[in-house]
Amino acid sequence: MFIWGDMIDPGHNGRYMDMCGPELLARLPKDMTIFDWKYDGSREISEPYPSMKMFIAAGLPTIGCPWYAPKGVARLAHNIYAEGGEGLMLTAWNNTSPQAMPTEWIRALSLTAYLSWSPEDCDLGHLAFVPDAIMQGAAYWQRVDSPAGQTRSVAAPPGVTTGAELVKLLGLPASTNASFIATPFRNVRGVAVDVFRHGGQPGAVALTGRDYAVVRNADFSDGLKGWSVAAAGDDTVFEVEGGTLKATRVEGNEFRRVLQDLRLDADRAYTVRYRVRVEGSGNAKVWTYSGDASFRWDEASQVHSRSQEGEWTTKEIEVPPRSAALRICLTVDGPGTTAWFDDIEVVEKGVDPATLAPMTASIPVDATARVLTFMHATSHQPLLADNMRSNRENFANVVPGEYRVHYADGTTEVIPLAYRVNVVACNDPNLGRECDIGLFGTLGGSAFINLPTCTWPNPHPEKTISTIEARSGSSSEMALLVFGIALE
Ligand SMILES: [Ca+2]
Repeated sequence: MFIWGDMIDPGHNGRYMDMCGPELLARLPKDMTIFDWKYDGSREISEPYPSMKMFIAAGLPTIGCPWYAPKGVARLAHNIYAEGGEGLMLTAWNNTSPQAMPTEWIRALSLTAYLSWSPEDCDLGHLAFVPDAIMQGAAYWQRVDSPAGQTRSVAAPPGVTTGAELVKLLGLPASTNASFIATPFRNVRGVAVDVFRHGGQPGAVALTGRDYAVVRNADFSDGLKGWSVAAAGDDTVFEVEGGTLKATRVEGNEFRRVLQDLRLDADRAYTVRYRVRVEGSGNAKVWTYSGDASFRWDEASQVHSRSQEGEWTTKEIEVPPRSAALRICLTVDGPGTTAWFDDIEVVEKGVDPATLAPMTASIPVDATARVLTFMHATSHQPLLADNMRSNRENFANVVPGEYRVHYADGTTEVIPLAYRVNVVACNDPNLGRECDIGLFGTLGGSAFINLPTCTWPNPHPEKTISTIEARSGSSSEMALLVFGIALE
């Protein structure tokens, strides 16, 4: 029989039980295996677990169960090995389809597997490989054929950024020689990308973003994707109708809402703009809550705008500076009242959204290709220490940029870029789940660099590609850096 350890452990949930610890263990059969789950990732790996000692001393086979924090995995591996336990089992608690797994879980899975086999040295500083990258490459590239025949790289377009300017965008010390970017590599599929050059110097097409907070699926064209229904109940129905959010209050007055959380620049004031239509005697409201960088909400900061029966109208809510995050909630109240919401945008106050057109660069190709491999990254970003939730939330509503593949026949394919999906920051130790390793490692034993590659199977291999247009994203703090493109 396998059981979780927490209810027997006086240092864990056992403290809520009438009996736990050695007193209870003495009464339990000894043919059980204990799964001792411990999710803290902040302690030194040598620090022992009293529960693990207790279970093993009681003669019970014991397995350590980490979650995603690398230091937690290492501490469990170290201690289970030192105490003579059975091994490790990662507890994912979520969807384990490779395409749906956040990179932190993929890394935890790889790390748990590695340390289960090799627990003699659990010092993470001694790892000579990149655990997340190995697993990601294996998971993703099963779906794309190996390069068939020759690959060739696209020539540099005009306006390549080189030297000190590029070093600054990469967040490296000013003394860094940017020539390292031209270090030859092959990615996991065996594809080499020649880095763009200008004046003999290696460089990148650098496109700095424009500032606006992106509301995911702001026009409800993609159902409710990007939104969450909080405190759902039978008394209120949220559904998508004709590309709008339709909210119907059947009865009651519970606080039912559809919401989305956004990252803001705390130095700026913003305007939330949306369209709304109401039928019935009740009202529709859009609520905003200001939050800090960790998405903790200041309930007192709540502002709402209210609409009553009427045709489509455009409404605005002002968000003063000093908010690092914004929660937008959509509600309807008054039994028998229905409201429709659409076209929700959050832009810097006083800025016309039409002026937020992206920077673009046109990269000439004039060739057919079955597959394109981009070598790219974003400029240096402030990443929080190993904190899965914050790092994901931090970039969840930032658009890093976009590619548009223009064919000679006048048609276009769009390649949207999403952070930690097909692009990451040059200083992010994680790969996106659709990235693989390009240039990855440390410079001069100190600065860390990650310039991954991303592979795009071309849905129209028979058509000539005339140009690839690279476009900047949604934050002036982030530049898209395109180092090179290979065709195969
Ligand atoms: Ca719509």
